[in-house]
Amino acid sequence: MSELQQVALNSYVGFDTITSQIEKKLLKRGFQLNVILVGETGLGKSTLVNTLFASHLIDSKGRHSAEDASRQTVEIQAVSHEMIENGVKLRLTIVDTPGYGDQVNNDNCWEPIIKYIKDQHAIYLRKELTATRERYVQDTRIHCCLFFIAPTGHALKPIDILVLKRLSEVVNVVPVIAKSDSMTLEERVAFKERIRQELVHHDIQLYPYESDEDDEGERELNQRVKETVPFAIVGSEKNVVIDGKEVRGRRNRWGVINVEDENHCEFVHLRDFLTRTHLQDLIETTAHIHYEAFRTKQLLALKEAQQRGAAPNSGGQYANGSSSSGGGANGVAV
Ligand SMILES: Nc1nc2c(ncn2[C@@H]2O[C@H](COP(=O)(O)OP(=O)(O)OP(=O)(O)O)[C@@H](O)[C@H]2O)c(=O)[nH]1
Ligand SMILES: [Mg+2]
Repeated sequence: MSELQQVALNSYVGFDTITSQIEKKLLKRGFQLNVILVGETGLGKSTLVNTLFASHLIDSKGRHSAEDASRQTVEIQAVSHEMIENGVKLRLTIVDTPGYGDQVNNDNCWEPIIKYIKDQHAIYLRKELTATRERYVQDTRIHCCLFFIAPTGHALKPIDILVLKRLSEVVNVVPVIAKSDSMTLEERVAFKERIRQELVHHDIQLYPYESDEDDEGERELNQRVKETVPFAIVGSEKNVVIDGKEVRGRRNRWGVINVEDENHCEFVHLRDFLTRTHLQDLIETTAHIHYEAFRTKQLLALKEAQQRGAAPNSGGQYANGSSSSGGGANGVAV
């Protein structure tokens, strides 16, 4: 046995307190989770923001009275809420996007969303690379993209497949079945299975990804998510009365839907997934996979440009970025 190992065995040096030191620091700093909502127009994205935060924050198309005008989302809009539970701080930011699909030509309708996601990576990289960088770089990188699927019961639309493919290259994508109150339980089960098969058929890689580093517990947790997605959700901005109690819900031709009731829909499962079971993993996967890929590409292109003596421009373009006009190594901006 070497001398080094002897020391480790015979004397207590106390470095095991590092876990509580890390915990204290993490608690002080809190967590930041950024979620983006993407999907066809009218599927209830803005309504879900309000359901998650349980207050009216963003205009959805839901009208409060018959005279109200329809309130379609027309620009990308972020809303944040800070929550504290048992001394743990979580700042949740939801980025609502305008729906697509109602234009005559939907070509490249995903471009502004991909650009928004890449822009957040670029902002983070720029902050990381400044000489006097801040101690904690504020994180606006998108950790999860909820992709809204219409409750049709049929195959995914070609436009959805295209958008899903593009999104899954840059962000953790989690599909959800929107307005699932319009389906029976049997229809929902069959539709979920159909979507899962289609995703495999089109080779769309969605979160969670398999990793050799996963332990038994993580593997089980991810397997459960894979069996549940797409989460069948229902959103509502209003309360309804069930058994004399006010709950967030909707009234439809079959009766009353309680958004928070697991027998009615999977809204609670989605919320648990985001804020409980996969919070840290979504953040880590974004940093280690999606941001890392962006960062590597940018820095390599920057190096190449410098070697050729070309000064990088500051036009907000990315190396080889199909979302930017121009692209190419000369379009590097970090
Ligand atoms: N039945 C049912 N209707 C819903 C649900 N969620 C939202 N709606 C209704 O669907 C309509 C559209 O909702 P929005 O939240 O504005 O949809 P959106 O996806 O933000 O639409 P864009 O901003 O155009 O992309 C409104 O009348 C909502 O009340 C749901 O879960 N079930
Ligand atoms: Mg909207």
